[in-house]
Amino acid sequence: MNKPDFSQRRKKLYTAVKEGVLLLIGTPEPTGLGGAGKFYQNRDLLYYTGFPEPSAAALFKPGSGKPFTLFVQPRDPAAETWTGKRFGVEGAVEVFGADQAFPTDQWPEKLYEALVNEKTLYYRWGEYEAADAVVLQVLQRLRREQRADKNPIRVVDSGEATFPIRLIKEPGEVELIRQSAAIADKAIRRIFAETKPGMMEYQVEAMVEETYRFNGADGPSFPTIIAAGEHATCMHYAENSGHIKPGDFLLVDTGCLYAGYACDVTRTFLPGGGKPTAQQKTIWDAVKAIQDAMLSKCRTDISLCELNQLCQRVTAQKLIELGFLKESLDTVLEKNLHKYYFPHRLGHWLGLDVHDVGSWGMEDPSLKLAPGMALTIEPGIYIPADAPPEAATFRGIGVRLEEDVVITSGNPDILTKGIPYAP
Ligand SMILES: [Mn+2]
Repeated sequence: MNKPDFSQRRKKLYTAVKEGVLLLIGTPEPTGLGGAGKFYQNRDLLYYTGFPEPSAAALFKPGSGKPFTLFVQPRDPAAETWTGKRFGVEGAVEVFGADQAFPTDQWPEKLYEALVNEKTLYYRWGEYEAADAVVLQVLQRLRREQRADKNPIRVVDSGEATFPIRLIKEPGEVELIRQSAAIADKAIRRIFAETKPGMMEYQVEAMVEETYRFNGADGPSFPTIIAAGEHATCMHYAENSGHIKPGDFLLVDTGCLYAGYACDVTRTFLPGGGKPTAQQKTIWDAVKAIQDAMLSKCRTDISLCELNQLCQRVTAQKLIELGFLKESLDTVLEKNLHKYYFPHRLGHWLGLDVHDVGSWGMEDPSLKLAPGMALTIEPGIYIPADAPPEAATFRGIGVRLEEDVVITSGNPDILTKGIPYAP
């Protein structure tokens, strides 16, 4: 894999920021014993700079002669003995291409200087409390010192500038998600081969996560969900402490992080490869049919928002056909009655984070899918143990199926399509 072209990414960013100033704060030093612990760099900072160390910050001012300033922890032989070698201020310039670099504690002063004659600050509130307080102090100082004829500074969420670019994956990024999914493929095949009724959910979790690390992934991209029987009707069941009883469906929702990129796949199957009951088969087939219908819609003429609305409609229709809901389709959708059996959305963006760029753009019907966008498609039907009488014989069955998809100008590229559905 070629190294990403960070300067190309920054060029796109400068076009988005125009005349403003953009401040990105990196993830602080891990707070574990002696600064030990896994370090997960802020995804925006990582994407636009590649800088891998804790307690960094980046300031972008496209209108200036030095648009890219990095703030990093300075070299410190004593600290480096414990937490590893640092690039330092020199490395920030030489290795990461910053136009200038300073020790981290100087970003408040440099932010102040950068904002003196600017009108717009791109900054994301609510990510790091300590940084929020410092940005506020800088703004207060500017307001105190500004004369009445100067425009106030408006603060815009930095995601407005950084997210639309990150949403379109470069070919190299798509390959990393594909490799991430290939490791999840190994994990799923392994648990298909080795999971038997009578085992504990956490034993399956252990197999999955061992497979991730053994194959070079950083680890799971989110807490692994191993849900036997009615545990599957709890959406984010992550206790994984239950017993897998004979005849239970096992829902496995898992993904790994490989070279910084997440995958996310779900399979629901009978451990040991037995024959499902008629009710289990009915629900599984219904979810698979919804899944196939949704995958065929993953094209550039629709938004994720519209795709989700369509999935709500198709699922509601299925639930009516199954006899779980007695009202008309319009009434069901209007009153959200189907949410009892399908409480979540169709899917989410995928990339450096398993929920890449958060929920940005997911509710925007005008944001059509475009080549390079990566997302998950994960319909499901869940019948709680206390479901109403019309679903009585289906109680405790929960099925979800999830694929990772990259949009192209034609048919979607389904990265997880090689992962089997059953042992
Ligand atoms: Mn997912």
